[in-house]
Amino acid sequence: MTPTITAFAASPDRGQGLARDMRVRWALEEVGQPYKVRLLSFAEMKDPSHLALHPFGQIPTYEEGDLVLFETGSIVLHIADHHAGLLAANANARARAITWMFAAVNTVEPPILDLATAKLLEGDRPWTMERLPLVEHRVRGRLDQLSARLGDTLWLDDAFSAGDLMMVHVLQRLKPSGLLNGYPNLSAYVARAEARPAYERAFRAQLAVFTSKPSTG
Ligand code: GTB
Repeated sequence: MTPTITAFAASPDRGQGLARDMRVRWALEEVGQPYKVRLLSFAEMKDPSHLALHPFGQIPTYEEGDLVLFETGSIVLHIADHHAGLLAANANARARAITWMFAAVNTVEPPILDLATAKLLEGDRPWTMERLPLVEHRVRGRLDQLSARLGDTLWLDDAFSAGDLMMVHVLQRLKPSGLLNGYPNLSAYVARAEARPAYERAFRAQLAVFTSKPSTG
């Protein structure tokens, strides 16, 4: 059965691949599963019909027959669970990859989101200039630790996994800040993931949503 995901009809990132449907598209491309996309406006995301699928009125969702999922960690895990390619067959390697998925969304993503919020939503508040260095310091702390663990290896565990997919997408959110530039091994890790054919296909698909819009000139 072909799953259907939801995505922004007009992503605020203008097709840079930072919205979270990118994680799901990328996972589906990695495992070779075709999918459909239903595009939603911000108003449609808060419509009761979408709230029935996603209690927080967000994208992405994942529908496959009777199954409806939200939360990208859960969706990517479901995809990885049902197809070969994103989780190792070996039980311990699989558990480690899932650990990295949780680390991405629970440990690395929160300070990165805090930085995005401080800059994009709170940039005009009088206390932001004082707070920003603290927020950046917390992000650097996590990057220091992640960089030390990655070292000069290609991926977080032996082979590329759903853990890398989630971690790379979390790190990409830092690109506009330039903070990743201070970590050559993390920058190379992100670039290595972006060079994967599945990533490129997913990126092009979400970019097409933006570029196919009629110009408002
Ligand atoms: N924890 C959830 C998950 O992982 O699935 C978070 C889902 C989420 O935050 N969805 C966002 C959303 O629907 C879109 S991706 N927001 C609308 C709302 O809450 O009303 C977040 C996002 C938005 C914009 C950019 N950007 O412009 O760069 C990047 C990421």
